[in-house]
Amino acid sequence: MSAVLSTTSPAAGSQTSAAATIDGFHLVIEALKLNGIGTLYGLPGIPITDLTRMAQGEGLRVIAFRHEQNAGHAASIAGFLTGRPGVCLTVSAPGFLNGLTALANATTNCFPMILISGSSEREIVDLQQGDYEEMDQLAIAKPLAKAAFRVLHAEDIGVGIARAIRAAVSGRPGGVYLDLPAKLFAQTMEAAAGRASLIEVVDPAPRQIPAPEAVQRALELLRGAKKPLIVLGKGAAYARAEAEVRTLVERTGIPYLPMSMAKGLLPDTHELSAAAARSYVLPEADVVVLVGARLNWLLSHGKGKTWGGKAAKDWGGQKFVQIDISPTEADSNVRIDAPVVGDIGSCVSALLAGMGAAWPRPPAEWLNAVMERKAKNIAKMAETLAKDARPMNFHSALNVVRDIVKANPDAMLVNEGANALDFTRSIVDMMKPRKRVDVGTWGVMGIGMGYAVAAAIETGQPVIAIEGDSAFGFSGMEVETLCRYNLPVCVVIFNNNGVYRGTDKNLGGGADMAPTAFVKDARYEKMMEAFGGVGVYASTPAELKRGVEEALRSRRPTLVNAIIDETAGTESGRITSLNPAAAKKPQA
Ligand code: ADP
Ligand code: TPW
Repeated sequence: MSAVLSTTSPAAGSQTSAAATIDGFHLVIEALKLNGIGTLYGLPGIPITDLTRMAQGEGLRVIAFRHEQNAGHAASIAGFLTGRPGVCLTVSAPGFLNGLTALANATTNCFPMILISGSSEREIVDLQQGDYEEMDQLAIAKPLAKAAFRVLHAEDIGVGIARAIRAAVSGRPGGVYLDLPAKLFAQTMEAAAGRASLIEVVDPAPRQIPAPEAVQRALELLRGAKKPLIVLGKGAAYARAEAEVRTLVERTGIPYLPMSMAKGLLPDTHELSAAAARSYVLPEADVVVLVGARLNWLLSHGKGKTWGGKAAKDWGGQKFVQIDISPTEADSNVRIDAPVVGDIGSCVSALLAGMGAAWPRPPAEWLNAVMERKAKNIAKMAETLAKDARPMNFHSALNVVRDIVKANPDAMLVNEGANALDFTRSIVDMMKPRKRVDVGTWGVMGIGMGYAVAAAIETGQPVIAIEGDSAFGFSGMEVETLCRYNLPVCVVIFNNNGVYRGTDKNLGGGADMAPTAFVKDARYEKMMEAFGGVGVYASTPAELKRGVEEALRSRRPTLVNAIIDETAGTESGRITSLNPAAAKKPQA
């Protein structure tokens, strides 16, 4: 190992020399390695350029991006996919700020991530004397992170990294900020003492066993249910609880709804999936078991018409069991009758143990009603998909993607956009857990290329990124990154010439295009060609199919510009009702 920088010993680099010293750079690198962190996502510059070089020299994988936001998103989804914190490295002030969106998004989505930013000299920052890239980064990060720490002395690096790791992955995971001032990296200490100060974190995300009385309460509620429903959220996917969840669903025979990133936890083709009957089961259910899913806007806050309430704010009458690692999540929107607090694997196992072997199936009436709705909706969708519209619309394009994903169940699917998101979520079945990553809790645009890079790096599997043309623009420059690391990523742009669609007109009649409209017939595929990847122009389903299949076969970075009817999209996809003006109008 070349970690030792010796200034006084003639045997420079020798670890055995009594005078051997180690600097802050190498303490950070060794602390990360000691904790199994093998990849850094980031963007170099003062004061972390040498950290990225030395990390690479010490065997860490350093994935350098073109914008810190994308590196941050990559780190956060690496955290979701691996259960270990993904690490993003940025420079001070502007680089730090560029990384903050991803940090906040990680916290919002409960993804474990550590944003490490270099910072300027504390003494100058605190007196506001105008240092290079001066900013009080710790204070700014705090409200956006689950935790935030600063390390001032080399001997505290071990503790700082250990605390950051624990904060990121224990309990409800989240984004952690670690502030490392420039001066820290150059500090040296005696090498043996430095190494002894590093901490290998023991059991960073301990199991959390639910209280027996909470389990009994949940079982009693469930025992009396006539129309039970299970809702699976991305917390269950993160917790890697697919085996327990599958046993729960199959032993109880309760229909389930997967939230978008929980798709594939059980195969979407499972007979108890009620995804195709969502608008029927939510208002009809009497007891709902939430498994790692919050009753936020994505579930209409557990009330209103979606849940069978008479008006927007009405309770629909459902009783809820909520399995979650966060004890403060319950009652955040509606009353939770049976909170079960713990990690999902332990909670579901405890429920199963309490049920014993013979648990009554839900009434046949309920199951039949759900299955009937589901069959009807699936048949209707099959008809729409078979239409093969020209020019392509979202359905005819997704019909192709659906078959390809089905034939490649190990491939990762990244998805962002509005219509491109909503249609993909409902049309493309996922067969395995943690294969689908998307805009998440915020519905944030810009995750696309960062998630695609990390999905490829962390899983080694090919990645298909289904991107709205607007969504792609937020991180499009990273196609160079895809080419530079030769990643097996196939970006498919659903190009309908604008945000939501391409037909909007300037309401003032002026020469400027409407705010939602883009340059028509843009040749996005040439962006990939510019960096040595493969570009494909696809105006028919056959061309789209050929392009994506060839990308999966060759594993070369590919961009398929899929031409979609510019009139096809609806405003805001499926969430039109959240637009302030639209909310006043009755919805179609
Ligand atoms: P979705 O968007 O899929 O509905 P959310 O992000 O709203 O999912 O909810 C995920 C929930 O899962 C959060 O409330 C979080 O506290 C919880 N969670 C995350 N990890 C675990 C875990 N290991 N065990 C239990 N709950 C977890
Ligand atoms: C960081 C607002 C939501 S969806 C979207 C925007 C700009 C793009 C929709 O167009 P796209 O997809 O991608 O072409 P499609 O299929 O409907 O044509 N800024 C951020 N996040 C969000 N969510 C927005 C803006 C938005």
